[in-house]
Amino acid sequence: MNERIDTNRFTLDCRGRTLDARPFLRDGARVMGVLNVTPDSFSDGGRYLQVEDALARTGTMLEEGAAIIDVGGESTRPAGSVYGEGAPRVEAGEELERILPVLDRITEVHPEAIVSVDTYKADVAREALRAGAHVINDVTGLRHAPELAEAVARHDAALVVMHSVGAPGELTHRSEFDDVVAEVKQSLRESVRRAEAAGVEDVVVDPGFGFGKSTRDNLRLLAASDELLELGRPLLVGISRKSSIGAVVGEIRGTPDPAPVEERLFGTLGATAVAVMRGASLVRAHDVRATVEMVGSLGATLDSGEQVGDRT
Ligand code: HH2
Repeated sequence: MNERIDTNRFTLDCRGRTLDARPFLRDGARVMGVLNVTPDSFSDGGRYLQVEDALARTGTMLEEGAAIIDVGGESTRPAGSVYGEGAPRVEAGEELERILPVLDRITEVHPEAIVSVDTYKADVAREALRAGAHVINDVTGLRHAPELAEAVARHDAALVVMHSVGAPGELTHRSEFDDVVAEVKQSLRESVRRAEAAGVEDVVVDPGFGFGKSTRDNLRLLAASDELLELGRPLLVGISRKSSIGAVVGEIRGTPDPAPVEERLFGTLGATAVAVMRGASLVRAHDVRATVEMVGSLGATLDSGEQVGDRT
């Protein structure tokens, strides 16, 4: 294990469930399976609106090796040239109506599962934690509702702070960065500080691919995962099927348009592999089996060649 890594900080305690999020493990990174219970998410919108469909999908993802299930009740699809108007904001009440029945069924049928809830609203986080969520995944990095962190701390849950720019529902592709890596790192440092000040011990950082960033910025951030690891917290990456991958694959194909969402798996895996080799230990993914097998093979290969040096 690299000396810069404080093992305590990288072994997450999610309300008594341990999640080993140390980087460069021999068996690869941990996979967070995406479960969007929304009508309009960019790649799986509308598929899991019925509680039993969401439950079946959860079972499949756990079987395929997901370490966490990330339940989302509001799409964060940004406005811009790629997706048009962007997803509308959802009131807390409606978001809870989507999430809570699913959360209840998952905790009933899969009591061993670690469940995270993708929300930036303090009211939604509070209710989700009361219903048993182990992790809150805040795509605004505590910019929208810093008080959300207090609820997370009260329940001894873990918190993901993701970098994004602008208000929820207005997370456009228009942000300009002089030095995207330095700016994202600085912003995440501030999010971690806020989380710690509220008493949250188990914090994960995420650079927020696709949120207000150009394809070039997204790729630079992915390649700079080792720099973000210097924040001293586990690093989560979520590049799965995103438009930057579509743009890269479209360019490879020599077509004027980005590759469609359902043709972005290989591109996603390639980009994710780079992040994992450079220190990401959690991967948010729609294609769980493919991702688990990719990161596992990556870990095994690196381990046989001793290329990363001081790994565990
Ligand atoms: N990406 C999305 C949503 N939540 N959370 C984290 N921590 N990191 C991410 O990269 C991330 C996230 C967007 O993807 P998806 O959930 O598939 O789509 P939508 O927002 O349209 O529901």
